[in-house]
Amino acid sequence: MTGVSRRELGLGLGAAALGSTLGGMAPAQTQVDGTRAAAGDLTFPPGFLWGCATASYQIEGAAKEDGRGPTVWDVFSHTPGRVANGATGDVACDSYHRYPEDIALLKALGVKAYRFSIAWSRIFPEGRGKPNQKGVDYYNRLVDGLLEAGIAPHVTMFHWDLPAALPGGWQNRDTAYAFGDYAAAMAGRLSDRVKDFMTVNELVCFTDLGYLVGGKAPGLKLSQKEANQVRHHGVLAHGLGVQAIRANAKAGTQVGLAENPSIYVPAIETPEHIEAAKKAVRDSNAMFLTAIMEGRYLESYLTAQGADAPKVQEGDMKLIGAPLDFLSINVYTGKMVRADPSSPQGYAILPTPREAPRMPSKWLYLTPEVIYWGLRSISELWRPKALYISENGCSADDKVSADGKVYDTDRVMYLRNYMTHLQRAAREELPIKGYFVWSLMDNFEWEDGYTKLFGIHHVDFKTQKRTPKLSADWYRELVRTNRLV
Ligand code: PNW
Repeated sequence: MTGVSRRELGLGLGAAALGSTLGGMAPAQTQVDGTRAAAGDLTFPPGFLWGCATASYQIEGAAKEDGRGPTVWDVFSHTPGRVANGATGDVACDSYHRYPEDIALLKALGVKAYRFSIAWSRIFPEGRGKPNQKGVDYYNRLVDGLLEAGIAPHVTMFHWDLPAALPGGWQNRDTAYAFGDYAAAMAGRLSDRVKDFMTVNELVCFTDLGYLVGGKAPGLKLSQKEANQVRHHGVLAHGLGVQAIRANAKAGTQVGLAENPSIYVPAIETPEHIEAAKKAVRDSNAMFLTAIMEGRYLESYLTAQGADAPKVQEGDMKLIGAPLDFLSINVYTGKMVRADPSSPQGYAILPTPREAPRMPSKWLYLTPEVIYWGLRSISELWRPKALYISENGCSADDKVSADGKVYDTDRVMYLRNYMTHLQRAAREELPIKGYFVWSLMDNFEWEDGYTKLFGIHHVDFKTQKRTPKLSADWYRELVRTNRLV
């Protein structure tokens, strides 16, 4: 089909797919290797980018090595009562020393991309000032090692490990400028080899959860007004980061962010429910993604916040709304929405029943359709040039078997189901370019410490031995064949 995509013609499911995948009309054919194709042969587009993701504080360890400065997560995890079992990221997966092993794991999986984050405080131990060359050297070694293995580094500049020395943290507008300077420094040093940068990871987690709810570092419970200002500094940091990366990186560098927007699934797939879910996405993300994609705060957000609305300086919204080369979303869970003409906003967000199926993390309700609806709502609302799933995965009830292997059938089920909806998005020609599993290996799961593990590789935290779980074997096969069977 030329020019117009199948989606635009309203033929999301092509006739062939309808006949085979849904109708079950076409006879399945047994392939020479014994698998059955045709019906439900869920192939991904050629060149679809498969990867794995991690983050600095969750895997690196070496908390005091080579001049790394303390972060808000060091302080938080060392405060009694904050993290399950008093766990910290002091050692974690020791990837600061064992990164060659991690690269070998990626290579064995066959993935062509690795998403990791830079620890700001390894580069600027106090958040700003003179760069620490030993910290820079570490990321140079990591990037070079990945490239040698044929794996593209996708770099997140900030995944929550804020240098503790920055006064006031994200309450202070200056922190956003310090972030811009740090992003400039790293883009300048890495963009000869790194093509894809994400500014920040998951705004709600380092703003609201850190400063309003208090479950994440720095663990504050401020007023809504103060929290709204923190949110504004978060999106401003992203905008300053985009500007800094563009000004300091080589031409052709791709800039975006990794955001976890609230995503809604239409309860029933009819035009009115689909529209309702889309509107819910735009409204619910007004303080973060909607502001970034539209360069303004929605009137409904400002009105609802009233006197608590953030103080915005001239030029802020233009920075925040700077055009991006791609948008990445972290997708785990979502809620259903139905159209509700009787409500002022025109929809109702349906509560998730408490006993609905979920994974061990208490917030991780199974909603595989969020991948498709997240990508579709965002595409229709804002037409991003390219989309990635920068994280998707789950904690699972992992047990090491007698043969030393983790048979995580629950995680395989989770991934297989979510990816069916990823394939639908690709099949309908949404601009989805790649997918990163969270996570390459078991790691420090924030306030849950090491009690909830998301890895497709098991890590024995006593010996640091990494072992592929069943889910890693499953993912390797998906990467190899580029299709779900
Ligand atoms: C993400 N929720 O966090 C983070 O980017 C990762 O660092 C983290 O390890 C991973 O997901 C698993 O938790 C989230 O409550 C934390 O919906 C909480 C939520 C979603 C994502």
